Amino acid sequence: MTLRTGGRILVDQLRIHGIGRLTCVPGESYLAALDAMHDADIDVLVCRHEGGAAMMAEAYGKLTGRPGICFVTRGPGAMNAAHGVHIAQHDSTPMILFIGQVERAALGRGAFQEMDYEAVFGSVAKWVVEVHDARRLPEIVARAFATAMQGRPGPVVVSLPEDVLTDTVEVTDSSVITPVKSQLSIDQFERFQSLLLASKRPVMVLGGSGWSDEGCAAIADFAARFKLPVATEFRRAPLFPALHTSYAGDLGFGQNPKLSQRVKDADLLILLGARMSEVPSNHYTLIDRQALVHIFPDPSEIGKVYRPALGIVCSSDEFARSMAWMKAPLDLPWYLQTENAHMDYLAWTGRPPQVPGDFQYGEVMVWLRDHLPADTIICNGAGNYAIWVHRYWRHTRPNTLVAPTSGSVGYSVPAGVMAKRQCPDRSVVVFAGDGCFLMHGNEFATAVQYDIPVIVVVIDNGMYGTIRMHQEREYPHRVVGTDLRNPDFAAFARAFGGHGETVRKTEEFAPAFERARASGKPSIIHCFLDPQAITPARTLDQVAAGN
Ligand SMILES: Cc1ncc(C[n+]2csc(CCOP(=O)(O)OP(=O)(O)O)c2C)c(N)n1
Ligand SMILES: [Mg+2]
Repeated sequence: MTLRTGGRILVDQLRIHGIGRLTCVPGESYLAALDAMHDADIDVLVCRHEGGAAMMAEAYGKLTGRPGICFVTRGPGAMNAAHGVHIAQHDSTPMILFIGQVERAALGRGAFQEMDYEAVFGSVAKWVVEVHDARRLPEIVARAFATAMQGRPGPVVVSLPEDVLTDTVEVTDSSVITPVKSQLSIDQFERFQSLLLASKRPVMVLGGSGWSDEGCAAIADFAARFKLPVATEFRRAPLFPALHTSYAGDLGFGQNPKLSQRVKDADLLILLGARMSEVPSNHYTLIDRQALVHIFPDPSEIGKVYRPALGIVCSSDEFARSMAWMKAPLDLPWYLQTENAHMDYLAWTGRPPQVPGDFQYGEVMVWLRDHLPADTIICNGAGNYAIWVHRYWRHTRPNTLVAPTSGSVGYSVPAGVMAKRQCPDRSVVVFAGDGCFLMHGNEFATAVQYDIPVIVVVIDNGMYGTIRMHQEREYPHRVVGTDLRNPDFAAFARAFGGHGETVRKTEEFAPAFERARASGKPSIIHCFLDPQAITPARTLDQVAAGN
């Protein structure tokens, strides 16, 4: 055994657990860990804000199923990163946030930038730990990986006192962590089968994280054999192919009312990996009398909000695989309902209605879906601009959406930077509102610094549109705190060293997009959307008038 610094031991563990990429904003509190990264085979992305760095790490977790790793400094760095930890919690994403901490001898004195991370992150992270002995780093890092990935995945926060990282000790490395997956028992399989076969109007809802491509393929096969109508939860649309004859649509903001009704009218609701939290359940109004089968990888979610007829602790992937053993009967009474559900979905996402102004956002989305490859990765944050994205983009492959179920404004650019870094051969298109873009648009500098040619479509309606919509509905014509005066985003792109385009009319979009793609640079396409076009179906004036 050789003597190593705590920093070196830590970085060696990350490599052992398969980490080849991480994000950071530097701080003097963890210099010894940074120094160990100097010689390690690891892609270190230095970011402009810890919120962006943490969101990039979270996006890595979404894309790979392994924890996204982010290093930040104590106090202010940790607080800036908190937003990413909250996303990882709500989106069930494996992530580990490493925070530099004051040295052990100073702990508890209110030393420079000191914080109590257990108190601060205790209700957000799955586990918060402070390392007090460099010899325990392999054990603690391995447990952080296991905790982040097992059961319902989520964030772990590890506090690293500065002198733990500079200590030199002898210790054995950990071995790689493979998350334990829960399985379906024969008894549960049979009970599920009898509930399904006794039902007349079943609906399956897919959601959650931790799905593999094989798991998605297995559930698509099961749905095809049983002709089951399948919906996806808010921002989980890629779990099921949009053009599969069983696809009924997604349960996000601005749900297809026919789909909401179909879920309400079901006599059996199969929640697979889904939690049916506030957004997909339409403010907890969709689930009432249906018999529920709730399959979730963690018992703490089963029976938490709803009372299932059958609760099964099982990973979504394993459940999907087990369905290969279930034989479909010849007579499936719900067959026609499934056909109708899919027709409803196709109609809902077909020709977009006209909105006010020269920029027809829906038509632009349809052009993109007709011209981009099926494995394109779509990234967005939160805002009404995302309604068009989710409604008109049809995901036909797994893992093609990186978007926050937590409704985090600002997520779009960091997510896109990580997606394109992680998948350089795939198209990555980021959608951001004018509000969303300027929360973490500074990470466009990170895209330029590392030559990450992500394409960002900024939808500029001159306001925090979602909040304006709520404001006009609740307090008509009393606008306060929701107007935005924006910069020239195309000039912003050029100032950062990227490619910029300005689009005022629908027909300008396609050539602008092609030029952005051909530039090979990180690009911003600044699109002006009429502020009246607040949703695909309603104008702001209609909202204010209560229509
Ligand atoms: C970090 C964060 N801050 C505030 C909000 C509240 N919020 C939700 S949507 C929204 C407006 C986003 O504006 P924009 O990106 O311009 O999108 P638009 O709704 O105008 O299309 C705001 C402020 C939030 N969800 N997250
Ligand atoms: Mg806006």
